[in-house]
Amino acid sequence: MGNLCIRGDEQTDTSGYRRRTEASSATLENDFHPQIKITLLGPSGVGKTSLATRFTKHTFVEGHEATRRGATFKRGVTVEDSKVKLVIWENPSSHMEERNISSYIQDSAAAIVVYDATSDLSLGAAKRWMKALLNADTEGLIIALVANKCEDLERCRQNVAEGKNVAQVLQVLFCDVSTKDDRGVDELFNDIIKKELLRRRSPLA
Ligand SMILES: Nc1nc2c(ncn2[C@@H]2O[C@H](COP(=O)(O)OP(=O)(O)OP(=O)(O)O)[C@@H](O)[C@H]2O)c(=O)[nH]1
Ligand SMILES: [Mg+2]
Repeated sequence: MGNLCIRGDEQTDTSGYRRRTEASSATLENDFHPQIKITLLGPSGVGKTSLATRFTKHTFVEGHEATRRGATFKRGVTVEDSKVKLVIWENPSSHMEERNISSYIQDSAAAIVVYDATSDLSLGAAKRWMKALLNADTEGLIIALVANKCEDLERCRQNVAEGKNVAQVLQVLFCDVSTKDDRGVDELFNDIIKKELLRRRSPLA
C-alpha cells in the first residue's frame, strides 16, 4: 500500500500502518498543506460520489442519489512526510457537458474519469470524456481512468481490458476498483498524490 497516513482518530489496519480518520476541520485547515484538488468526471451512476465517500469517509451507500449540485469531499493525508489536504470535487453529471471540460478541471491537479466496468455504455461515455480531456489544455494535469464496480473481475474482464488499453495508449493512469468492497481506492489516490508531489518538487514546476 505504501506510505499513507490519515489524520484523525488513530487506528491500525491489517497492513500494519497506522491510520487516522476524520481530522477535525480546524486541523485540516491549519495543519495540512499543500492542497491538492482532484476533479471527478463521468456519466451518472458510475460511482463518483461513492469513490469520494469511500476515500474520505470510509463508507459505502448502496442507493443511488444523483449529485444535483457540486459536491466537495475533503481529507487530510500524509504521504511521504507531506501533510496534504485533498479536496475532491464532483460536478452534477446532469449538467456536465464535454465541451465545458476546461471549466471543470480549472485549478485541479488531477482529473479522474470514472466508468462502471459492468456497462459497455458507460465505457463509451468515459472514452468521450477522455477525448475531451485530450482536446483541452491539460498541461501538468494528472489524468486517471478508473473502472469501478469491479467486485467480479471475470464479469468486468472485457471492459477493464479495454479501459486499460485506452489508458496505455493515452499514457494516463488506470485503476480498476470497487468502492463497494474498498478495493483499489486508497492506491488510486495515493498514486495521484505521490505523482503530484513529485511534479511540484520538480525544478521545472
Ligand atoms: N456494485 C457496486 N455498486 C456501486 C459501486 N460504487 C457505486 N455503486 C452504486 O452505484 C450507484 C451510483 O453510485 P454514485 O456514487 O451515486 O454514482 P455517481 O457517479 O456519483 O452518480 P451521479 O451523482 O448521478 O453522477 C449507487 O447505487 C451505488 O451504491 C461499486 O463499487 N460496486
Ligand atoms: Mg454523485
